[in-house]
Amino acid sequence: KTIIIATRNTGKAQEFKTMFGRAGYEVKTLADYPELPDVEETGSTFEENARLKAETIAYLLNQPVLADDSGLKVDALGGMPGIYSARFAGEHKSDAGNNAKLLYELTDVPDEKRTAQFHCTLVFAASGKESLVVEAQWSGRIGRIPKGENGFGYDPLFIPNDSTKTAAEMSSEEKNKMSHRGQAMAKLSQKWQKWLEG
Ligand code: ITT
Ligand code: NA
Repeated sequence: KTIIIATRNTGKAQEFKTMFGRAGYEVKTLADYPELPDVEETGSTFEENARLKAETIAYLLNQPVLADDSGLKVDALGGMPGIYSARFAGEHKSDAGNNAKLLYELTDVPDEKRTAQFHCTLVFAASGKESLVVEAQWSGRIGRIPKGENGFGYDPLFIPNDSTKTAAEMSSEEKNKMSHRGQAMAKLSQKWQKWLEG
């Protein structure tokens, strides 16, 4: 049993490997298909971008494919970086670069106004079917110092509501239980087998 995820993000891939691994699936990602082209994220919403990734790769491989488009919406920045989260500090910048830019943009923003939400849209695509779409959010606030070594992306700066730890200070199990991606996966898990067979 194999599932293909249209991602080049190793942090995301690891979370999907953990979540699908528990259900007995082997996870493949775009790293296993080096011949495939990059899919440009030209959409203006998470759903449009997730559809572009899932539907393009499902078509090229002629297999069911899952894609994730996700990001961090910061209230004091009017929802930025949002769909631009991966490239906030520039096209070839690192997670550390994105975190540094986020801290800089929020320098003068007081604690009570540093609220933010992670968003995740998952799209499952297969030929001859209407794609399956689920989404979820994770609310919290942006800290002032990066903390923790786990996870990826903005995790060292994201302090979930009701937590004193950042997402990067949580174990993967802890994060997956609460996170935008974990919650979206929980919704998907109730639907996708029926969808794929039907
Ligand atoms: P793929 O499109 O190849 O999947 P990507 O990193 O470009 O990889 P997105 O366009 O969906 O994917 O951007 C998601 C960005 O949002 C990601 O690079 C992180 O900066 C951030 N992000 C999403 N989920 C996150 C999480 O669980 N923890 C920390 N940051 C996250
Ligand atoms: Na994106």
